Amino acid sequence: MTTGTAYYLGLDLSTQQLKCTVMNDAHAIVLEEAVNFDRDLPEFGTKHGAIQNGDVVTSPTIMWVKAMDILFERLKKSSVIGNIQGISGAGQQHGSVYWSERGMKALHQLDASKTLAEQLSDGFAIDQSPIWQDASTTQECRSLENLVGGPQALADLTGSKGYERFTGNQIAKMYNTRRDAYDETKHISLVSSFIASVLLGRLAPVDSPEGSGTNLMNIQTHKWEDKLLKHCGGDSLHDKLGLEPVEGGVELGKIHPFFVERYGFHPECGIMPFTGDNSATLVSMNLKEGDCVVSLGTSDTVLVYLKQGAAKATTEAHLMAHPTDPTGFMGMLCYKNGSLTRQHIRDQYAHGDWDEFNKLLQEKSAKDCMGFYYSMQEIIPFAKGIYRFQKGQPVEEFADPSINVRAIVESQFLSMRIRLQRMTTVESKRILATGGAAANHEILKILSNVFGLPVYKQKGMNSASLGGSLLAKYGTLHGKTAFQDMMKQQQADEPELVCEPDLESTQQYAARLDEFNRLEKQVVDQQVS
Ligand code: ADP
Ligand code: XUL
Repeated sequence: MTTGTAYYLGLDLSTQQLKCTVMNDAHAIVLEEAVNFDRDLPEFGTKHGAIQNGDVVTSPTIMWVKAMDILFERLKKSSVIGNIQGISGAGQQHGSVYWSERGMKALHQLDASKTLAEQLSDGFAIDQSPIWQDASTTQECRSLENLVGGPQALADLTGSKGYERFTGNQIAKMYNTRRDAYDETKHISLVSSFIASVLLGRLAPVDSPEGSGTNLMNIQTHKWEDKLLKHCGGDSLHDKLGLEPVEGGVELGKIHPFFVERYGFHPECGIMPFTGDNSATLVSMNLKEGDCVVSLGTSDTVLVYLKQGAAKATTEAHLMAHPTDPTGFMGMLCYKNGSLTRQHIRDQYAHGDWDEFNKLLQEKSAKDCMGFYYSMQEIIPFAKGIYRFQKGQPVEEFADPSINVRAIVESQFLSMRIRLQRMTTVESKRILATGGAAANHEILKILSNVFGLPVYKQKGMNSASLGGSLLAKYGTLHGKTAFQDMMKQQQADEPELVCEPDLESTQQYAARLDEFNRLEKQVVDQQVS
């Protein structure tokens, strides 16, 4: 490769944007860029990056391809591109792409005189990719659980019980209801391995954390589980997935000449396995035991590093393979009603203004009020609708409606606190906050008070794409250096302390946990009756 500083590119194809981070060898961020789907690609008519049709939620596959065209066009203008040694990154988890035979051919023969979108526009057996917000496969979930002996048995085998958004259940729905399109599908990628495939010009494997988001991979061996594949997609699913999941720290191959000719990448630039946005976030924070990540993005997630032996599959949390420790695990809680639902409450009660939202957060107390805000079908608990209680009694609206602002934030964090305690016996010592809403100090203050823990934040805006650039560098080391050692060799910026808890307030929250559990149960029972 050319002389000069070495750079590493991390991409993150998230729900609302395609983001990228370029870091140098000293792990300092030198460039961040983002293509926003609604704003930069309005012709697709997405709202917050997605198209919702009841419980069916998708994104146009070719929109993601166009976003890549735009992003690389912007990067072309930067001086770093020829010195990028490796590329890795992340995708929103679970989403899937259905390549046709034609698409695979076009991928192999990418021509630098045309855009990616021009060449891949008729390359997919279906043009809408199901994404993680989809909740339309409950039947497929129960069927898969029944196959192996129930939800806990499926969790023991794959790390999670059957979840609507998990790729295996999405594939099963297509297999059962759109057989023609299924048969036309040559290969299936996840969002993460889709970007890696485009960069390689051939099918890329998923990594083991991404395999854990399918309900199809054995969580211990990290191999596809044949009986689950057959059940979800018949005999051909193994071939459609193509390759077994891989671990991080390897190089899949060199970048396709298309990117060298069209954008000026170096021909030796390596493409590393891409991972999920949550596992990439975990990588960016270099978690230690006792660290707990709270990511407040489109989804809200809670992430912990579980060493072998400390990890137990449950029917509430997800156990996923760890992106850089093949014997370790990532424990995760995932909430669908994260930023978009907070935003909805902001629009309704604070005139769409975060400053007004924050003022209400500071001024209002929700002591007698409890709310449960599931505008979209929630994952934990499986519930939908908005429910309010004042002095323990159900009400249509609080006496002071502006209390909803505080009630939603408190309710979201109380749920996390309760479930984190059930997920691991390792005591958390600090919270590392990230995601779009981590920009909001008032929200972080409540987070700190609910958990009774200090909250830290990392420099840089995009933790998943930063994690991607670290994984890119890790791959260039070809397994000769452990990830932890790679991190130790650099004087990286320590996360910055942003809030310390007010312990009196923490005690008050602790005193409300039983009531939270009781009222939440009431809401959930109401759903099934
Ligand atoms: P993605 O899931 O696409 O990676 P981000 O992590 O970029 O999403 O988060 C985007 C969300 O961040 C937006 O939907 C918005 O609601 C939220 N957000 C941005 N700024 C603020 C703020 N000041 N306060 C609260 N939420 C915010
Ligand atoms: C995790 C999940 C979401 C997506 C989008 O299971 O569904 O967090 O990864 O961010």
